[in-house]
Amino acid sequence: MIPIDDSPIVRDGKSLILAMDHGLEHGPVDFEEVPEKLDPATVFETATHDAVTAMAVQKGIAEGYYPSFEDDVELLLKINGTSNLWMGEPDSAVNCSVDYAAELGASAVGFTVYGGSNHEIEMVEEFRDVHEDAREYDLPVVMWSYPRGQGLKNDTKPSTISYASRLALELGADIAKVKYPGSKEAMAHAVDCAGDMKVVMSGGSKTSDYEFLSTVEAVIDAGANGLAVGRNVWQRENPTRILDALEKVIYEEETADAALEA
Ligand code: FBP
Repeated sequence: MIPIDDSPIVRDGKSLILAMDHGLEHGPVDFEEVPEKLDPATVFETATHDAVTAMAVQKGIAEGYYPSFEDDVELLLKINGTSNLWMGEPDSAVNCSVDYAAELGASAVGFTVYGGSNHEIEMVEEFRDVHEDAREYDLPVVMWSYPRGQGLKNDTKPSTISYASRLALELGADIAKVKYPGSKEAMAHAVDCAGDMKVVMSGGSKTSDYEFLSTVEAVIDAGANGLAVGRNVWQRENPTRILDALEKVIYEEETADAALEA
């Protein structure tokens, strides 16, 4: 972990990362109800909102679309990824180098580690290379820390999420992106386990405005540093409205109720 408060992907110690790697991770199914979002430019446009500190995409999307947005959006290049077509133990192919991410204009890199998978050893070894290459460029490293695999039946239980944030700290991540463990108290423990490293919550499938913002409020109350979110923003009819509310809950530490009233 290095100090990253001056990084462009951090605003007042917090981050709101807009993720749009779902076409790889889940396939086109996530766009069925919002077919216009199949055009990545529409989501880059959403990422120009002041609340968003970075947009996380895969290499192909960055190559094709980031040049039109590089003045208004910070790029978080996701270095590995897997499709839902893969039926084996959780694993993620490294499909981009840190050198190329830097060439594309990335302000940070992202990497998934599935702790507990039968592929954990190789994934951590791959992370070592990505992490040390990123240090050469002073690029913060965001770890999608998602323990899962045949031995782990519940990937959001409190002890698993605390382990996920600690594992990220131990391996050198600058930000850990973890699933919500179900309560503010459990999230607070995951934050404690991360020491001074930043922890952000992973968004999850789309829920109501109130349910989503209340969870984000709990996460901020727990001492976490924000959110890395996809579907709960760009699957909405009006992404700007939810980003306005997220800006209040994350950076101004308002309640979900207050943010929705505005
Ligand atoms: P969401 O907010 O839509 O859940 O996106 C966050 C994210 O980490 C994406 O970067 C990724 O595509 C997806 O979740 C992976 O989720 P999972 O592996 O749980 O299906």
